[in-house]
Parts: sequence; structure tokens; C-alpha cells
Amino acid sequence: MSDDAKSLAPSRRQFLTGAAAAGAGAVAAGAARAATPDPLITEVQEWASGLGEGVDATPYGMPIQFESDVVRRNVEWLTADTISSINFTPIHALDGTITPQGCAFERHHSGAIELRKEDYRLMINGLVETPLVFTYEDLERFPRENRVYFCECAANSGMEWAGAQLNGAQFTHGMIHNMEYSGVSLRTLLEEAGVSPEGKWVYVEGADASSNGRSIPLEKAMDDVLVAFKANGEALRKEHGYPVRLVVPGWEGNMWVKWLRRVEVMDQPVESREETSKYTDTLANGVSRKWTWEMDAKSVVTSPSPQAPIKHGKGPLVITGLAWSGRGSITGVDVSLDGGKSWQEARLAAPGTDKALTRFYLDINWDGSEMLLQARAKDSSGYVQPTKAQLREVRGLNSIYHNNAIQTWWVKANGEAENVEVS
Ligand SMILES: Nc1nc2c(c(=O)[nH]1)N[C@H]1C(S)=C(S)[C@@H](COP(=O)(O)O)O[C@H]1N2
Ligand SMILES: [Mo]
Repeated sequence: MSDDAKSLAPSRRQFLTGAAAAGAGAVAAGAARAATPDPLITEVQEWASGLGEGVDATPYGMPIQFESDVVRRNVEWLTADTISSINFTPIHALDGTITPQGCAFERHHSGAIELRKEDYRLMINGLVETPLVFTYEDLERFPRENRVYFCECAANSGMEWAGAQLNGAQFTHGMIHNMEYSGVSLRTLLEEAGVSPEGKWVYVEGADASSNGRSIPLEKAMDDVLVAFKANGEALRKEHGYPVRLVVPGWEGNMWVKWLRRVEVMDQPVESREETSKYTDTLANGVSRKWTWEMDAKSVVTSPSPQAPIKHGKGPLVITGLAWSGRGSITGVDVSLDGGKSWQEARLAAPGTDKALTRFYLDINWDGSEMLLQARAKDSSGYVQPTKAQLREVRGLNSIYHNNAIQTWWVKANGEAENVEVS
């Protein structure tokens, strides 16, 4: 901005405050038809009175300052520290399906590490004909694939098991992201090493102190698992596993090992901490479910929602949200305005794709009365997302993980929304 423009700015800004309020009134009346002269149109504005920034100002861009509240957030009481912790994607403020890496939730067991490409090694050992070690450059020379998948932490919505608790889609459903990955299929690398006939499982681990070791059946490892080094076109961010992470489509986020360092082919699973004492669900009778790898179909209305209230009053209202399934693609989403008594079919922004987020919209003419807003996902396996009561009947109340129940937002007449349960 030139000095001239700067000296003009304060008085302009004062003037604009009044103009903005008048503008908002006109929109609330229901039409964008100009009745009175709008200074935002008729006056030369601050941003048109000087020069903008040069192309050398931002070698790598951040969102504009006006979007500074669209950020990951954490829930302070959830974990004892921020190293072995988690934060949440601001899904209430995003649209479309691709999650920018910069605000995609993070989950670390021992913090996000910095590992240079030059220092990167991936070992394949165990029940193979030839144990192999790949450098980053080696990986780049194998045939590459591009695929879009969601990654959901098994603990997503875990705090909601006992009752409605956190007030915002970011906190109830934000342990999820959806990116386009570029990488090499794990199958290609395993075939390079030659899996022995006794090989039935792979054990995958990361280079961080926690190592986050998990066992994966060989069948899955040879199916759609990717060894990825790019996300949404750019290098993986540090917090998502730079330089290389595992992508395990449709399966719980814990198996998506970051900073991937080793794949050991085994004849049985390791039964590591991450797959026994964690990421299992204890039923009412005390028996725990394990090997609950696939993430069941789930959906959530992202707007309106507690962090995204209706500000424009009654009339045209865009209801939108996300749906996904670890067992295939989303075939439909129903939306209820009355707590599940009646349902309407939402419009999918694009046909559902395999194990990726699907965006849905329901365009209504809101009469201004309160709503109990819900979404219900249906997937290509024929599965329908359950209510909280249905899920609790099967799983009891001891669970933390794998809560895919229908979420309810109580949208009040003033447009504010609250996390509630209907019975
Ligand atoms: N090496 C390693 N990989 C890891 C973890 C970890 O702590 N260390 N956390 C896991 C968990 S529990 C989840 S939900 C996902 C989260 O991936 P993100 O941080 O990219 O969102 O990474 C998984 N991979
Ligand atoms: Mo997780």
C-alpha cells in the first residue's frame, strides 16, 4: 500500500463500518436489488486507491488475514500435553471435499518430527526373498499413482459416546481430513522384495520415537495401500509425515503410519500396544472388539452448526455437510430437519468416490422456526448410518473409538445452533 493510501485509510474505514451495516440490511430483506446508493459501489475504496502487494511479497502463501479463525483447534482437557495429542480440522468453515494440509487435523504420539529426504530410508524385511532398503529418490522412480482418500482417527466423535458434549462440528467430527495423495503402491514395493508364501501380515512402523507400529493383513497391504510422498500436489507437511507416510484407504487413521521407516512381512500380527490396549472397543459384557479397521459410514452437517450459525434470518438457506465410508463410496445422504422423524434426500455435489469425502447440500427455504438438524449416510455396501440409540444397543457405553452415530444440531429461531441428542 502506498503512503498516500495509508493516510486515507482511517477515515475511510470509519465510513465503511456504517456502509457495511446498511449493506447487510439490504441483503436480509431478501434481494440483492440496489435501492439506495451503496458507498461500497459508488465510492472509490481504499483497496482501489493505491497499489497492492508485489509478487515477491509471498513466496508461499498463507490464507488472507480475514480468514484467521479458520484454523485447527484442540480441546485442552482432552490430553495432558500437546505433544502426545490431537487437534481438529475446522470442517465447519471449509467447503468442497479436499482438506488443505495447513488446517488438516494432526495426531501425534510423540510429536511431529523433522526428517530430511536425504536421511530418509524405508526398509522392507521379514518374510521376503530379498530384504530391501529404499531411499527417497528410489521411491520416486517407481510407477506413481494419484488417489483421493479420507483419513479419520478412530477416536473421532469419541467424546460424544456418553452424551452430547463438544459444541462444534470441528470438535465432534474434525479428526478427519481428505487429500489427494501421490505415491507408490505398497504392493509394488512388496513385489520388488518378493513376499514369501508364509507371509500373511505386514508390520508397519514410523521413524518417530513412538514408532506407532501396526499390523496390517497382507491382503490389504497388496490391495490399495499407498506409500505417499505428496498430498494435494505438494510435499507432505511435517505434521502429516514428511517425507513419506502410509495411506491405508478406509481404515482407521492410526494405521496411516507417518515418517514410514519399516515394513516387516510376518506370518502373524504383532498385537502391538496400538492394536490391543488402544483402538479397541470394550463392549458392555467386558469383551473387546479388535481388528476394527474399517471406518463405518458416517456424516455430519457442517453448516449450519454451533460454530457456523445462521446469520441471515429466514428464507433461502444452504444446508451442507460431509459424508464418508471406509467400506466403499457414499451413495446417498438424507437430511432431517425434525430430529429424524422425516428425511429428505440431499444433493451430492459429485457422485461418491471410493473411501473419500462426499459433499452434500440441501437447499431449503427456512421458515425461521427451530430445527433438529441431522444427516444420515448410506454407502455402496448397503449400510445406513445408525442413530446413537442403535449404536449404543450394540456397543454399550464403554467405547471411546468408532462412534459413527447420527449427530443432531438444535438450530434455534435466532439461527444459533447447539449440540444435542434426541431420544
Ligand atoms: N509415526 C506415526 N504415525 C502415526 C501417528 C503417530 O503418532 N506416529 N499417529 C497416527 C494416528 S492415531 C492418526 S489418527 C493419524 C493422523 O494423521 P495426521 O496427523 O496426518 O492427521 O496418523 C497416524 N500415524
Ligand atoms: Mo488416531
